[in-house]
Amino acid sequence: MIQSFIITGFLGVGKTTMLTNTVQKYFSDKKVAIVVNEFGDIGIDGDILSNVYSEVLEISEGCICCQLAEEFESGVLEIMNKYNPEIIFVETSGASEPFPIFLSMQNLGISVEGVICVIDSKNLDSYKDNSTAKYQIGGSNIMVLNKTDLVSNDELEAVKKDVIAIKEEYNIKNTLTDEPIFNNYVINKAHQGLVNQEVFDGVYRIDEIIGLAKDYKHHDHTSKDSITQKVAYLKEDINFGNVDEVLKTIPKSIYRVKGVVKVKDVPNPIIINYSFGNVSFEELEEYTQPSIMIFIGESIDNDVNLLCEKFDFLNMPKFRVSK
Ligand SMILES: Nc1nc2c(ncn2[C@@H]2O[C@H](COP(=O)(O)OP(=O)(O)O)[C@@H](O)[C@H]2O)c(=O)[nH]1
Ligand SMILES: [Mg+2]
Repeated sequence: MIQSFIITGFLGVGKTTMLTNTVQKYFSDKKVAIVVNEFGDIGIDGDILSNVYSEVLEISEGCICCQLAEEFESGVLEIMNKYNPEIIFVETSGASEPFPIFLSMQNLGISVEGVICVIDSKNLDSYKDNSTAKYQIGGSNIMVLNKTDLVSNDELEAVKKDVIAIKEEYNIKNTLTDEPIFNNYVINKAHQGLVNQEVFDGVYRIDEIIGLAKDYKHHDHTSKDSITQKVAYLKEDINFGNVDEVLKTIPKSIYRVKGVVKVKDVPNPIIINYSFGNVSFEELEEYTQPSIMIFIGESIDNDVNLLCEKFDFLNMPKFRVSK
């Protein structure tokens, strides 16, 4: 039986970082396939990951948990047929819930060894009221408190308490029996997403779920905490400093900025990865698409428009092209 892990967690908490580091450290001798469901039309993680190892399928439109079960399942089937993997990791979009993906994996006869929720210990406070974030914790059986380098021990203890409280309240239950789906859950700590190997040893194996799928309805997160994204294209004759300036001006409503930009004073295109005020850059070898920045957050339309007004090298597309 093919094994799988589902990695969930809010925007920018460190899911991809965990995936990259974990696969390199613990699964280098296995045939690994990775499915990334990135929120929005344009995903960037795919480019980054495919440089590192095996294969990325990107379900690019919308979020799997709402409408895309079928597309997701046929994508996973395609990967199974093409690569015959021993283990599959699914990174869910930061704006989606893990449970529908769990059901899809079970539909495909894939064993789910764990649903891992990555938590940003530094920033939990600023996103813990978001309902999707709560359901992500409720629908997981392995919590990983990540970014431990950015908090003190006391702060980490407070985060742990918050996580337990949310877990208790939002723990996902069998709709027929009202019993919790996961008998147990564990809380781990991580730095750059690196956790102990036992997390992946299947010791927290999830029990079979019977008769639950039919009645499960996930809450309507799309209307409640409207996380949206906006894409801006960048003029190409800019310097790194221009990009830096934009990132220093990001308002609080924007949780996350991703992008790939080409600038005059750096030889290779640069990947931007911004979350909650922190930013990291990475150089990319090959990128032939236009320079873009994707802004993700709650009710951000106005803020992104203001950014575009302020920085005339940022251009909002006038229309959207869907695939
Ligand atoms: N300081 C610190 N930064 C981290 C850690 N884990 C991830 N990051 C950074 O957080 C940002 C978002 O990480 P990413 O894995 O792309 O998040 P995702 O959206 O959940 O996939 C990146 O800039 C990472 O380098 C960590 O443990 N400590
Ligand atoms: Mg990611």
